[in-house]
Amino acid sequence: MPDFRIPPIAPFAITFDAEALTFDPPGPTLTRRMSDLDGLFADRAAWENAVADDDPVVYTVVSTPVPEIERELPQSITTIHPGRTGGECWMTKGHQHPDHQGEIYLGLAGTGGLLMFDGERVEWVDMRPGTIGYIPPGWAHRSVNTGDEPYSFLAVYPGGAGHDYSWVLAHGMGRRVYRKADGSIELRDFSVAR
Ligand code: M6P
Ligand code: ZN
Repeated sequence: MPDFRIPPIAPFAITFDAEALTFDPPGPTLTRRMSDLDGLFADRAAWENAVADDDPVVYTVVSTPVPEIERELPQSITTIHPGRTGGECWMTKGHQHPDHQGEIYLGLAGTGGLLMFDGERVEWVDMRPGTIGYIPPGWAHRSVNTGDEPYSFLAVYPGGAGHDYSWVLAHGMGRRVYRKADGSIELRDFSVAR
């Protein structure tokens, strides 16, 4: 075996339950409520009302036990609940990898989208079960639930890449995703308030 600064973990199998959307053995789980999405929705008053109301869970992330360290490839399933705040579709915080490395998402259930922004260019990938969305190095990424059901996707990412949330707060994500009364999805320029 080659020498590693941090030795890799031993090979093992993970059972993926495609119905329950769980891993066995399970790893860490993360729950993000509306209050965790401070500064991300354009309509701040609507966001404050939602927090004051019942501070709903916007999304959860369940992971395998593969650690977030250099050279490992952790996996997680993110489930974003359906909802809109000030007309803007519920979404993940979004992040940039400080160590620019790629990532893949596989749509598992529901409908959503993958919004990517490199500081200048914006890309949107419609996500449904079976879609693989590829995030190249250097593109910040956010997932959005555009439907009426929970939207779930599998992520596989480099364990040492890290999560920079301040980049998104500073630069935005290029577009905001709204659902109109007729159900159609509209991507609006980030700087335009609703
Ligand atoms: C995916 C992966 C994770 C990420 C999660 C939630 O599962 O990209 O690395 O943590 O989505 O997204 P965020 O970190 O932006 O809240
Ligand atoms: Zn990522």
